[in-house]
Amino acid sequence: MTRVGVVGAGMIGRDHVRRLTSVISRVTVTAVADVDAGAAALVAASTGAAVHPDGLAVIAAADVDAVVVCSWGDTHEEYVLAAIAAGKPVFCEKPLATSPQACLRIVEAEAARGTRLVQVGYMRRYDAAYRALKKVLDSGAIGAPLMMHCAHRNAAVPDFYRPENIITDTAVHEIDMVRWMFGTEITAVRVLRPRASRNAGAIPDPLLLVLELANEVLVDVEISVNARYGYDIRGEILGENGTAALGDQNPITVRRAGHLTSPVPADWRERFGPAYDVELREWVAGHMPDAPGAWDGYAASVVSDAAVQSLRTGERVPITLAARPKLH
Ligand code: ISE
Repeated sequence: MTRVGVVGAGMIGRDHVRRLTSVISRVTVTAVADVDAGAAALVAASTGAAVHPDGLAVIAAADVDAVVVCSWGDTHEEYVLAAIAAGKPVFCEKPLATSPQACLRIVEAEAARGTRLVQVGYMRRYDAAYRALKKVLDSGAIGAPLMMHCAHRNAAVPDFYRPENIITDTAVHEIDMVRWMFGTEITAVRVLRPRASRNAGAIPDPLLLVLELANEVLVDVEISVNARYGYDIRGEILGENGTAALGDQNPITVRRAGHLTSPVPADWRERFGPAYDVELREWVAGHMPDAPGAWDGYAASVVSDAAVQSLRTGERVPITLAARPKLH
């Protein structure tokens, strides 16, 4: 039985607790902390976990074998470093930390410890459709990849969204996904701004990201965060001999009154719910070879930073990564 301590009991924290306790077997939640005592109390009531004064106390607790960090991004570095120092596996929701420098400190601390302990919550790697797409790509069935077209549409986003959140909270999923999909690094990024949607208020929406990869594949990503009609995730790879695309995820189609309709998911919880389940199940079972680790969290942070810079300047921004430690 793995005993998990949870740091941060907000919406995603509580959802992970539900997953750990009612979807995944052989795991128990023994400790929790949150700056909001009420949120921690909710988790304690549903799991019997002890409420600790802060995240560091959760990590240090003798009855905690592994840690889930779901607190605000600014706090991630401290908690992930504490988990590494304690030698405990840590699952950290994205982002790994809020700057490339902070992510690099985590990469270096883990390398110095000499064991992979960190997993970052990039759940698309666990989505059945993305996994099937990668399998086709890796099989060579469509030939060498040339381009990928992606769309990431949210019906709406929370009020706290500022222009950079469109990159750091939303586009960052494609940034991680393409590194994993093509097994290579992103070498440059450019952000283009089409005409702004009147649904978007003060933020520039939609955006078009162009990602250049080290293997010369080009990826375009449309990001729309006020698409209104639903949550829609698309991806199509053009290869030398064919194409492969994510299918529509609908369980049903309805034919009625002269129309053929299918539901569109409302949000990411609905679209990626099963991927979150697999992600945490695999984390509890032990580190999988292509699980997103500290290096992936660092690389995503460097590319996001560059994309935010490009969003401000309109310029193409080349990416330079630090030397990759042997462990990673
Ligand atoms: C949210 O934080 C996520 O992680 C979702 O996957 C993404 O689609 C959404 O735009 C973000 O706000």
